[in-house]
Amino acid sequence: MSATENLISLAKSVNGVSVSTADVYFGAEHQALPLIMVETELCKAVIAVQGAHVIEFTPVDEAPLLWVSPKAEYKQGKPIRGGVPVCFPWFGENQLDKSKPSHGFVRNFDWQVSNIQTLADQSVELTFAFTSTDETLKLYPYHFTAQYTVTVGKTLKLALQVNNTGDQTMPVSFALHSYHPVQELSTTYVDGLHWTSFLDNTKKYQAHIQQGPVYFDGEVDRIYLNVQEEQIIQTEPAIKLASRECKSAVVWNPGYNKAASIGDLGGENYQAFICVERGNAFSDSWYLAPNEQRSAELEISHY
Ligand code: TA6
Repeated sequence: MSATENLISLAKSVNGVSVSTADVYFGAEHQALPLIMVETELCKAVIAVQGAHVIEFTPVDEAPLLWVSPKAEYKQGKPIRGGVPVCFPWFGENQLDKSKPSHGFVRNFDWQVSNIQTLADQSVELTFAFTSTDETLKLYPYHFTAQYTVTVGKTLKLALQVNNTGDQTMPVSFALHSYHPVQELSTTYVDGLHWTSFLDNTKKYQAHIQQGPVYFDGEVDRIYLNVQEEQIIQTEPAIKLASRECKSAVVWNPGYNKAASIGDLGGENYQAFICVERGNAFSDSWYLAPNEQRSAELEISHY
């Protein structure tokens, strides 16, 4: 059975789940990337098979919890600008080889759709799998499997499980790089990072301590380390990020100039979103021993 046949078969077996493609849903200028459409009594969601990428998530009778660029491109091998890119097995630039893709590579490949099911609370659970290949070994010389579970209901729950299937210690950093809509950037702020240290990516990773909430006046690109489990994006309506085993939080808004230099974003869109990305980066990175397994979770909801 092909991946498409498997996907169609899984979708058919679950109420509220169907399959579409990006050229149908987002417009004919895009490629036919497979999309999983979920529309239930609890929520509406759109997930791309490429990158196991949650693009849209909106609880019924509530505002969207994710933002996606109006200029996002949907084509094979290109990260989608918005939603929740899965940045793995490294966060940011590859510190050993800057010619490698930014934010790892799993967001650029199709994941296997292992299962789709309805849970007792009527949420829909989608399980995706990724296994290292000869192609990925050229980028990242480690054998691994990853399982990513997306549960869409009244909230969005994401769980990443990583297994080191090789015979050497495997360095892992990652971020669930979520884009969130904000009503007014100049009055938006992030609570839950007070007194934590951060590396300022606009100043060559200079280390600082956060005083109070994080505001957005110009480009903000900060990796907060050893943070608490919960942050709140104070916008209207407010958004809560609650995590387990994610010690880092990356806060990003590009500001006008950088946004204008990003083709699938544009300066006109910089005030519509911020990113608060949960994961483990830099000194929070994981080092998995052979056969070791680690997992982390994130729940995104209205506050
Ligand atoms: O998470 C912040 C960041 O690392 C920024 O430096 C910016 O590069 C952003 O991610 C987007 O990265 P991308 O590779 O998705 O364009």
